[in-house]
Amino acid sequence: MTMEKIPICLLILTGLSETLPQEDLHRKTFVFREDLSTAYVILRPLPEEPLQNFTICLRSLSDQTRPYGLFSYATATEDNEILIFKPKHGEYRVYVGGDYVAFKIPEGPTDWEHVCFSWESAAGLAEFWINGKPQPRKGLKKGHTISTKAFLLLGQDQDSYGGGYDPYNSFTGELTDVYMWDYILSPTKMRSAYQDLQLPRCTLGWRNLQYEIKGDVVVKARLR
Ligand SMILES: *[C@@H]1O[C@H](CO)[C@@H](O)[C@H](O)[C@H]1NC(C)=O
Ligand SMILES: [Ca+2]
Repeated sequence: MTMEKIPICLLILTGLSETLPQEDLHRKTFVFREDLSTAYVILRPLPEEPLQNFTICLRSLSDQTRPYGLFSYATATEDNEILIFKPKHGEYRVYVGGDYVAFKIPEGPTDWEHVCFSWESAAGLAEFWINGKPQPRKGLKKGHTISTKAFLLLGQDQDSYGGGYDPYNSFTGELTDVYMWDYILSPTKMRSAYQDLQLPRCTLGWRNLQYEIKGDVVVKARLR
């Protein structure tokens, strides 16, 4: 008998970190119903080893024009350890270790936006893909290491570890297809993520998500 081997994305598994039930959220979405809310969705697992590389992908739908936080990974010493933030229409800001770079994006009528953000410590490079297309890479936080003791959530920008939510920076809309790997996805896989095709398995992913909803967020089928 052979056991299927699960490649390690974020090393987690057993032991210390609090575990939540897993769910396959294929074709489902989180609906953040309320404007100016303090709702969020906690994600697990957290990396067990400090990170020097990562890729985060997610897809969102919102007609909100004020700033909002999508993916917020805060540690005790740095609330913007990893953050995907949309300060306004047509721009994303991605943070590592408190520093950020901005990416301008073409913005048409309200539609789903798929983004992948990857970062490599050795070269200090941030990669940002929007709807399957790479933006010019930018320098960010060379030599930094992402620490493991973190609070990870969707839909807010933490301004302190597990707190400091500003309703004016909260997300309203729909959020789906959230993934995190502890390495940089190849360009082919970045496009696969956009097209919702087969992806490398990982422990933090939409098909096996461990999450906990805090506040006014509901899980519904995606409208297509
Ligand atoms: C991070 O990526 C770099 C370059 O892609 C690689 O050389 C390095 O081994 C990776 N580090 C870890 C901890 O995986
Ligand atoms: Ca913050």
